[in-house]
Amino acid sequence: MVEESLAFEFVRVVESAALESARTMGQGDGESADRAAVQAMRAAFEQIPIRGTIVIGEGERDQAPMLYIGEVVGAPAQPGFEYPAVDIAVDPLEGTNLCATGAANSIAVLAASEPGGLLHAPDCYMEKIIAGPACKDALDLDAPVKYNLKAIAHCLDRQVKDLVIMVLDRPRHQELIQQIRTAGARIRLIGDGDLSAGIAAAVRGAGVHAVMGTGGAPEGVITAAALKCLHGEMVGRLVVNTPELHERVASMGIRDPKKIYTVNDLAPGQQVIFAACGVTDGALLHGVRFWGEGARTHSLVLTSASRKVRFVDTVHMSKAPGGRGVRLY
Ligand code: VTB
Repeated sequence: MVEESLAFEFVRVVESAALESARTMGQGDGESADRAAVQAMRAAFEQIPIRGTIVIGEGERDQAPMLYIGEVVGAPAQPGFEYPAVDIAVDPLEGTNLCATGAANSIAVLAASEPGGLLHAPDCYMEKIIAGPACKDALDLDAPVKYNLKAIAHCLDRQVKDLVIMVLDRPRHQELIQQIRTAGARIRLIGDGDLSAGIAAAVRGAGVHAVMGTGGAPEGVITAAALKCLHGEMVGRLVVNTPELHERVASMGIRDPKKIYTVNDLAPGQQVIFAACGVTDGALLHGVRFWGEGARTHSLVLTSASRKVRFVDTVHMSKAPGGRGVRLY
């Protein structure tokens, strides 16, 4: 797998998904927004010379017409050419409701690695704590909330009252929110999108120091792929709370359903690629902007082996010549 060149191919994939779904922003129809992203992503994969396998996707083949788990994606095989095998985790539109309402932080996103480099997580919940590189080995899922906040504050050379913690606004988080409030940290409740929140927590200057709470496991794996490249910290544990899920997890080869995963457990690959493109404006990425003669997208692309963090600002020119031309910024 050629990490650097594939990374740029994957930017085109997330750009395509963002461009299509962004057209539906604010229409109040998350399903169409997601469908637009999925179709665009799949068509873009067809241009890439890979033997890609979707390991985290839109669900199983029978519920999802495209980008389902196990689906093979990439350019049609050419006799005599051996395309590299790549495992791919996609979330064509992370934050469908955010896009449907025009709220911040909706992104088109994927992670990739050599085969076996991303945990094949079931579509269940995952308890998570996510923070930046300074919090190395400091997070403990079994410790009281107060303990983790103190540890994070200590690593960041701050006081607990200075911290901003992002939490998904869900009834299941009532107690967590109460405990964070009692400990004195500040909170940003988010409607969706603990994936982009996790990335924000791993970079400096985004105004968020950690993400806590229970979100999707697939989002957890994709977050870990980004954190691997950003040297961020994460601990996560699957929420396996029904007999069906126990069976499913066992059938996926997970022996200990209570295992606490770190970034390297969730994204063990040697060559991990992460690409995200803003759909709506967010803390890290601008949303798609359209005008008469084109569109502009803003993406983040990360590669673990070559240790690169790239922000890609692309102007997509329309076919018709003329007009006002490209703006510098
Ligand atoms: C989170 C959130 C996602 O799913 O992972 C969440 O970050 C978890 O599920 O944007 P619930 O909505 O049931 O809490 C999303 O909201 C959608 O994928």
